Amino acid sequence: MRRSTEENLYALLRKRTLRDAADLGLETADGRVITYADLDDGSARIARLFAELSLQPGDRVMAQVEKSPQAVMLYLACLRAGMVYVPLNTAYTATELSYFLSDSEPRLVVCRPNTATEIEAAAARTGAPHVLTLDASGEGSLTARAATLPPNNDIFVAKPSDVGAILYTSGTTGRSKGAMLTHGNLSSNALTLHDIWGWVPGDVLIHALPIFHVHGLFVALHTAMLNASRILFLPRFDADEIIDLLPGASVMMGVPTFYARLLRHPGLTRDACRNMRLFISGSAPLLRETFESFEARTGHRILERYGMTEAGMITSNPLHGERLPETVGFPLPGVEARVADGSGNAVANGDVGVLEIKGPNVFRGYWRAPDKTRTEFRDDGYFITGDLVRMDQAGRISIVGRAKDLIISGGYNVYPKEVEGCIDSLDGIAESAVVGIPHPDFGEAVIGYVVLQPNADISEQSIKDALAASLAGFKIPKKLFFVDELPRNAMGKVQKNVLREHNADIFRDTAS
Ligand code: MCA
Ligand code: AMP
Repeated sequence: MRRSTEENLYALLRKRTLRDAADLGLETADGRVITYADLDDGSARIARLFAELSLQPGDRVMAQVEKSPQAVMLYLACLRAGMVYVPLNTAYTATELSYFLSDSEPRLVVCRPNTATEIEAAAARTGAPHVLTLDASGEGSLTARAATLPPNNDIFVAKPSDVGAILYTSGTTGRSKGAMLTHGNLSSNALTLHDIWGWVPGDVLIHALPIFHVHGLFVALHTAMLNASRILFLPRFDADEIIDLLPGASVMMGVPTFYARLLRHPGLTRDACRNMRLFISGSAPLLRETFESFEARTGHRILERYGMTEAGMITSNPLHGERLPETVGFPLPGVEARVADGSGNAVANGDVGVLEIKGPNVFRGYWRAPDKTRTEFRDDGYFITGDLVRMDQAGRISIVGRAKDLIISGGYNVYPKEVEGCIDSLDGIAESAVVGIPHPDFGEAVIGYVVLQPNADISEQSIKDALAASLAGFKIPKKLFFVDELPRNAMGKVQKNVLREHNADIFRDTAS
């Protein structure tokens, strides 16, 4: 069969952006406009650089860089040249990074100039041949070298099953796994979201999310690019800045922390939101209180949707029709969903079970972990999300809990097992347990319970300092409690539900 280049996601995005809006694009906080034509040209030059470095389609390109238009060019260059983009959270430490390096075996690593020495050493150990730099203003050896080269306008002829990106998701047991997302996964999800969220010509997106996760990199960028929209491209979330930008925008996407913080800003008014068409929330549960206060202040009912790294977006509240708090809406068109018991058998309507899904959005598997992939899928092809849900008669889904031991703090996932492992490895610690408790800003906050070895003399701060050497800041418990023993059930299993109840109120009045 003859393949069309349009099965490459970049060809799809390019067609829309260059046809409709070559002169629009990303607008940065300092007033620069990087047009879609600039993005196309910059990505084509980076693609030429890949060829100069002898990178081949399928090679991994790892990036741990600040948010900038040039970082977007790097991502688009990977798509257009058939490389596999591996973005990493900038909060990850060198220890965390060295695992991703050895697991994904990139041929090129792009990092911030201030981490280059450390990363070059780690890259040398793991055999990554090339390290280039990119800073927050878009400068660095990546862009300096690419600028000297002519653009390579070819677009790799991708099959829908070709992997476009690997995004690491922490595991409930052991190490992070790389979710392989194909051009077909990304394109189909983007087209569906563009359609069901009713993007219209002239929509302007406020983009304040990081671009190393599904939400900011795929959901926000792809839908806005399919619409050839102006994108107000902010380096990070800043409530003052967003309040200033709201009157000139029509769509915003954010994690619930964004909405909780906007609500604490006096500038959030109906008038400020007069041109807004749609506020979308996801990545973590949006509290009813946030939904209702936001509606009272602005007149807008936030549209909550649900997804995960392995599947992009899975469900959404309707654009037209009732958007209900504490629900994540209906499976997206093309996504089949069932609520199952532990064996994959459907539970009675309205009962709680694990959500299992199938569809063009579901990833190809975990990178170099076929056994792990097999355990996450049923024999009939359904992917087990690990989220506990209830589905009503109409098919509307509410997430009521998680079968996986996971904390979501400000939209970032923290796996207690990983944090407990780091605490337990410190001298003087007998054991620990990490749980999430309610937090007014982050939704959930990480806290830990620690049992010391006899006669050990360790302070809370010294444990936090030691953890900071190996763990990203958002994973470090905001508070540690020293206890004589951990509560266990008759089977000897730590009763995390009991620990979640203890001290559940300590952050009640905290706001950032
Ligand atoms: C930063 N800190 C945090 C978090 N972020 N602590 C807990 N949870 C967090 N999320 C800590 C830092 O370690 C630091 O600690 C201090 O807060 C200040 O850091 P800073 O970076 O200045 O914080 P911030 O700018 O206030 O960031 C908070 C934030 C950010 C804006 C909520 O975390 C954010 O942009 N989150 C979005 C995450 C996201 O995009 N998730 C989508 C995943 P210290 O002072 O002690 O050093 S994709 C996904 O989940 C699926 C697919 C989906 O459905 O979308
Ligand atoms: P990630 O591994 O970052 O892809 O996180 C995916 C997880 O985030 C899902 O499995 C859910 O547990 C959670 N999640 C995403 N969106 C929502 C939402 N709207 N409400 C509740 N949980 C959500």
